[in-house]
Amino acid sequence: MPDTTPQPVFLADYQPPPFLVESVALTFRLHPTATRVSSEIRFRPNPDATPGHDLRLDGEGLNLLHASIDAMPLDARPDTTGLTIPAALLPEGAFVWQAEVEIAPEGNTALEGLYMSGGMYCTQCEAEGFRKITYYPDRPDVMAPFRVRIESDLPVLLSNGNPVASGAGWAEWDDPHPKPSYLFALVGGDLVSTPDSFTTMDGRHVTLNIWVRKGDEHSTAYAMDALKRSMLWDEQVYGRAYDLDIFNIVAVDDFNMGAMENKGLNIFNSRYVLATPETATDADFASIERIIAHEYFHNWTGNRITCRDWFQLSLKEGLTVFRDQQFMGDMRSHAVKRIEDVLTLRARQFREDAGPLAHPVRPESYVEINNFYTATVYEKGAELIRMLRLLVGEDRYAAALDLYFNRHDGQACTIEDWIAVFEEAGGRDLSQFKRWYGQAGTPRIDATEDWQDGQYTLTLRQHTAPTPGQPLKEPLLIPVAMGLIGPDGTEFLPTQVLELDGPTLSVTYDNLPARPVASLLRGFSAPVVLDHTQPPADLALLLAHDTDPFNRFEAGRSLARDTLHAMIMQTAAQPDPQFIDALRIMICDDTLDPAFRALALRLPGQEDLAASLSEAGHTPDPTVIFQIRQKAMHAIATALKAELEKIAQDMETPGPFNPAARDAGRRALRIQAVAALAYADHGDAAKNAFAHANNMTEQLGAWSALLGIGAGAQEGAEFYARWRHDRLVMDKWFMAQIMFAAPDTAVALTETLTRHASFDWKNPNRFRAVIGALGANPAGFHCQGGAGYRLVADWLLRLDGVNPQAAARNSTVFETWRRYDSDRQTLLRSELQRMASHPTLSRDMTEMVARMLGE
Ligand code: B3K
Ligand code: ZN
Repeated sequence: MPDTTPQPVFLADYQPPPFLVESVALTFRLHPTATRVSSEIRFRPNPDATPGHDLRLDGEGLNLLHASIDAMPLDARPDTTGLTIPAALLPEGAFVWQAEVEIAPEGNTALEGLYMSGGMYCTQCEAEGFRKITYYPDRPDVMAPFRVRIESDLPVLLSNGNPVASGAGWAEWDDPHPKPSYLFALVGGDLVSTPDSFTTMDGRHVTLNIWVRKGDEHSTAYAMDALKRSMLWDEQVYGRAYDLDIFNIVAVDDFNMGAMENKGLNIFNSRYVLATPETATDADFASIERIIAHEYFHNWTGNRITCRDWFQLSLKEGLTVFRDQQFMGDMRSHAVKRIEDVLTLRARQFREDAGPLAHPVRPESYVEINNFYTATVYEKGAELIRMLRLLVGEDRYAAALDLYFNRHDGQACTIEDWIAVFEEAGGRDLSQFKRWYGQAGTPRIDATEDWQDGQYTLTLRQHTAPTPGQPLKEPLLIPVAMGLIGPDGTEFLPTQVLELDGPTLSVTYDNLPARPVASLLRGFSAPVVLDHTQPPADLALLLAHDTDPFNRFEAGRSLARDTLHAMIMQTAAQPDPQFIDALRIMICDDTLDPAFRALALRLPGQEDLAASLSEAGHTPDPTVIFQIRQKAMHAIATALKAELEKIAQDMETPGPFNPAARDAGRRALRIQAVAALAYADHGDAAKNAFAHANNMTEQLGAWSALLGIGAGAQEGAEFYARWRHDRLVMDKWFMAQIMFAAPDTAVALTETLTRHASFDWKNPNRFRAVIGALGANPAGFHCQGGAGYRLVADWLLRLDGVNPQAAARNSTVFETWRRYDSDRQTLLRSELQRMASHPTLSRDMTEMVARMLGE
């Protein structure tokens, strides 16, 4: 059925809920096509709302069997989004709503609400999935304790909170902590767990489980270890202990995102739980560690303190991302983690901010809230917290967080509540800083310098370009961490934080013995684009001597980018020798962390170059970018062949596989070296690495390196033969081939693989591994004639029919369409228009496509 015209929801329209919920009791009788859900909900009028309201309950796709209020049967007439009980039928004061509905989890392909995956029942309620389970005021500011009874023959029956009792065919759970409905969860399946435990700092013994399908039980040890380290870290760093007797994690194969922080019952996409050295790469291990921590940290930042409404999403997501970044820095390396986070921020969030989907960290309206789980809300939201911490200092940050937890525990809060604790504990007015939450777009800072008679003057100017719906921008409060380096490499000025709070700021430093080289935006102290032209010699100096590891990396990155730009713009035929020399120094410096050297060896990607060219006012040509990048790789590999060979050898990690940072960093550098070498040795080193790999990092890395030079057919066949029965590894098999396919074959290969027996397109991981992979091959996706665009649009439309959320998420591959030449723009726009005019397009896709078209 076509959706009716979707109506936006506005932040400005917020009204407190007219009724609060004192308690919820649910009974589930599980059945694939006819699950019965009985509910008993005790309501009371909200003293903070005007009296006399009707009772409005959300509900979608429910078959209402009966309903009553205070045991009096009701003739309730649901509409397509819920039902309304007129105020006249409601008792004064508190009352009990009872209802029974029937739902069909087996047919729920949208993977929202109660659905089935591989024979198990599971739920996903955030943001608005609970309304697909029963009638309820499905909004985060209604918090209540839940009691749940599950009846089913399946052996494992789980819900939130603590187990109360169970018997043959049933189990009961009680969650004493008031929570919004989006944190409700239920699981039923034939699952296994190897239990573990953790004792909290206040002496609570907590049972820990990671539930998986039989056969996967040997793949959960790393996730369990990460969970225990997360629990300890949150106690030690934030003083937050776990608050139930049991913590359950369940791995599910069909899941729309990474994982979900349901109270006491986290549900995970199995790719972020299951790992063995043979099947998971170091990047997978790191993702598992991060996401396990992220969902666990939500227990305080999200669950005990939640969001008043969905506009406040970054209150929990930005903060929890920031916390997981801190955790990962502590577990691994702060310098490397910061570089990786900034690369991700630029690749995803700056891209979003520069295009038609730009929106503030706190949006003002939405049509489908699932479309706003974005890099802006998550990653830019985390950057705002990092800036707050820099502005008030570490101690006051800790005090502000203590105040936040003490004041708001058990509440549904706003960004205003958050800013208020920083103003109080941080002792400063943050009204200007708050603009960051409301103003979309990436600010640019233009830095100019003046040097005269021992006096150095730095001038910073800020500017933010208009974004959709926000033509005029105000100056933000931007912390710019900076230092000065002397020509001999000594530090003239250690890190200071300048606060750029108006359109411009000038600072002068006197009595300097020589012209300094400025190291600006140290640690990437603000999510901005810095326009600061520095000659190669200055960049080389920073690369060798900057005390800030991020800016050392950044100097190398600027050299690499300038080199590639010059080749793309045809002002240079070959990479600048200064760049190659700098690269040699960096990758051969044994005093540097191998993980850092591996990042330095990674040239800016095709998408990164397209973005930076476009930022500089040029029209990127994906084909040219691909060719020039290949040419640069060839030149680097030829010039540094001996060094790369030595690295590939030195960085071997003998002994049993260890996923910890030290060995992972060595493997990263080794694989980067092998991949670079492929351009000079016909892939000999990569073939050798593939043949001898005893772990997935090296196996996949080596095969990908071969694919990158147009080889790897035999290795691909071996890979397939070995892993064809492992669904997570098969995602890698699909993805690598398409991502690294030559531009002229990528679309045809993708088409072929969509006909492969294992292309289960309804599985979100597999869809992403095939259709998403083509989007991640820019030269292939943007090939002449638009075949890539058509193929992706066809599949998005098909997926939209069964899973709108997943389709909308994958649709952002079109968001950069205005960046390209007019032929490509025409083709891209016509695909967007074709999708827009599809007769049964979902609300999710309708909103995304309209925004991308700029309507
Ligand atoms: N809170 C969930 C995301 C829910 C997405 C709903 N479309 C996972 C997380 O951020 O931890
Ligand atoms: Zn989260």
